[in-house]
Amino acid sequence: MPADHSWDLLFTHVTLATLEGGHPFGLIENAALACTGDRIAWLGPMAALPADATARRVEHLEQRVLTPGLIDCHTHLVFAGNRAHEFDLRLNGATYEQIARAGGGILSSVRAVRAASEDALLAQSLPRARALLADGVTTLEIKSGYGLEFESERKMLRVARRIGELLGITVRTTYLAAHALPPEYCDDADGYIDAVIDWLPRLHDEGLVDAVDAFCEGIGFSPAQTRRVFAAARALGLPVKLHADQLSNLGGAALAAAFDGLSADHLEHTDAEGVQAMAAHGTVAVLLPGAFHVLRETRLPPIAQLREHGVPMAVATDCNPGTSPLLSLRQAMQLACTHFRLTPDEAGTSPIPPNCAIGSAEHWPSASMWLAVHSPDRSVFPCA
Ligand code: DI6
Ligand code: FE
Repeated sequence: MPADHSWDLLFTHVTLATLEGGHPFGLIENAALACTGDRIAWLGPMAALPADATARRVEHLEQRVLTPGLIDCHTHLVFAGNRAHEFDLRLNGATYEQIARAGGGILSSVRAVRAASEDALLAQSLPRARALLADGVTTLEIKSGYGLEFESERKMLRVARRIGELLGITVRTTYLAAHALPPEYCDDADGYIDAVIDWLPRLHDEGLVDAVDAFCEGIGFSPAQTRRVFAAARALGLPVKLHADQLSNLGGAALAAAFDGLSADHLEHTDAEGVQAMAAHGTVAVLLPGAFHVLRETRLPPIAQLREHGVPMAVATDCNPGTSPLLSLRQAMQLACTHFRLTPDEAGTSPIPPNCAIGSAEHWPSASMWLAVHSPDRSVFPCA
């Protein structure tokens, strides 16, 4: 049977990043790419475009770069207010931990989120999602964790869902009520963890939770408390991920791996045991160079060991008002190369397999049917 070359959409005159090995980003210069429905039907050099090719819509892209839609798998994008003054405090010598212990940091965002209506929270958060989208992101993870009480956590997760609906992109929500100890529970972290575990099935029943996270740190929650949250998540069939070993080594990477975690994130203090556990359980290393940069950290994640053990690495913005006010995943990729010495290819994404759903994610089982066109206008195209 002759091949069918009548397509829905044809991009011509593009610089195509296939992300296949052997050539940086698997670039094909002066290329074309055709889609039928949500599938890539054909790609190759313009010179090889079949003579009988037709498409219902043709976009001449003037050699702009075409990539799969990018995936930002770690953000705290839904928040209210700002914490610019903390940047000033840190420049004058205060540490992140000192600011947090003095009631600033995460708790300052908690006060702002609690005070905001759902619509106000949406209005403040939506431009951030739009900025990421304009930078090529089509699949976005958004965490709760600035509510720390049932209704406010629910409000954050509802806003995250609304962002996905309004922008037509894939949003995955993560329940991060175990982010900081709210004032109501001062001196009773275990009591607060009881509440976090109690709220989870109710939010899950409302379809608001895709995964569960915790901040396992000296200024956050202990490994034992994190395990309790994770056990509750897994009992509901929810996957887990963890803020692990960012400021200290509490064995967070190994803990996340023990629960078959989707990812362990940050990892500046992760040791060999943690790396090996991640490799054994297929837990992805999510690197967050924005927070490393803003906090002026000096200790690097164990990149060489992650490579050596074949642990998959991903880069995310960690977009948050305190430690990573970053609204560009491409900037995060650049920071990962500058600070962590990732190669540009490592900072990119997985190869596009033949006939795959466009922009399908390795990290999230989603098929975001988008391609990102970069510079000069950084637009993204829906392809279905
Ligand atoms: N992710 C987090 O959740 C914390 N640090 C990080 O990199 C706290 C974010 C914040 O300060 O709001
Ligand atoms: Fe984070």
